[in-house]
Amino acid sequence: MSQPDQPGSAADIPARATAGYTSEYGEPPAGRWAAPGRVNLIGEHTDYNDGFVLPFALPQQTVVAAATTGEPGWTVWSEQSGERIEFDLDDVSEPGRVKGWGAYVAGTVWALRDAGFDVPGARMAIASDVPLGAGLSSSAALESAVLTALADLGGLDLPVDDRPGLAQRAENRYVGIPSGIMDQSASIRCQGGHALFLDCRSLAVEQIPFDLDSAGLTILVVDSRAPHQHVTGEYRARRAACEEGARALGVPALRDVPIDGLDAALARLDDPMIQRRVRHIVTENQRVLDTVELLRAGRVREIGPLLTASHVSMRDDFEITVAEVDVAVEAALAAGAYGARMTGGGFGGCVLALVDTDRVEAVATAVADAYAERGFTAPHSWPVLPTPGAHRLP
Ligand code: GAF
Repeated sequence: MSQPDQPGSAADIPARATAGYTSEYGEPPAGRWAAPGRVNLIGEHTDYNDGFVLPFALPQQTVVAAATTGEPGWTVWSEQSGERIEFDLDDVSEPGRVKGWGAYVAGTVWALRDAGFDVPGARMAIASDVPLGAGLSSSAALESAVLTALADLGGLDLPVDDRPGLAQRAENRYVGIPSGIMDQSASIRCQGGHALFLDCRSLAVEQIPFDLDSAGLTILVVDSRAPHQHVTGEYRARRAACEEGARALGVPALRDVPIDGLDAALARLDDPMIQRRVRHIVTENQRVLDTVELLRAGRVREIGPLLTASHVSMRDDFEITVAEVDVAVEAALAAGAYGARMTGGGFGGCVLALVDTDRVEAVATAVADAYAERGFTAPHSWPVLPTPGAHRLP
């Protein structure tokens, strides 16, 4: 099994952020804040339809080592890019002025200031082992780590429940990516050993125990390593199709189409493509609710078929999978996984598989073999357990 393609191990990340800070700025940081990447157990593309999602936080994390400077202005060094960038009040006076990875940091400062918070000037050093471009929310981890650091350093009166919305605003408005609220919620609100059941309309959460260990189970994450292409354009197109479906059905959002009214709703739609998109969202919301019920009852193994049904729905109805993720899912199932599905926005990214812990190696090997047969770039696979959301490190 191979780990994400990043230097070092997860345990090194805080040390690397500290070392980076100290070498860049010539003194130690005042503190360090960590925020994780996420996988979504189930509930894909439901967040912007006011629906339900069930993500959990990964051991892979982004760490910000930081200290205030006493002056307005921000300096940020990133280990991954090797760059140091600076931005000032002018750059955060309106969206879009800082580009590239720095936009996620500047966008977070902009969103906080736009919400009326007095954000302290600061220096930051960032290290991360959340793989980039793998659909594990490296951008939400960065926004969430920076937001948590600045809120703490500035003593901002910002309840945890309000934080994901601000981080999402940074991404939507400053960076210009039309994502929903799932990823930032996962990075900020998840708890160790639990999946986060989030109602994306009310923003109510319930921490659902997800005790894989005592059930002898593991979630294996497989980075499909498929080239991500046209991701933002396709994402926008799916959002637009869902909005069109809701408009045609006369409901505020597809969340409002009940599962037992699905056939009647589909019969009212003329466009087969819109019908497929609507069917995915309505059935996916139901699969989240069914998964939550099973987990509440401690019947973890039994969620497998729901995970696989979610994949089939993403493949055939929402049309967001690619050959690499379909092959990974099929190979994992053939090797004995209870269920498997693509996780995240789609068009590549990662697959998760629910497997007996003593089958982890065998399933990972089966996926790698299936890839080799087809000449795909070798996948990366690694086991994960649900970890806590954003927090200050000791
Ligand atoms: C991406 C988005 F950022 C999320 O908001 C969500 O829509 C997801 O794709 C699909 O479920 O991660």
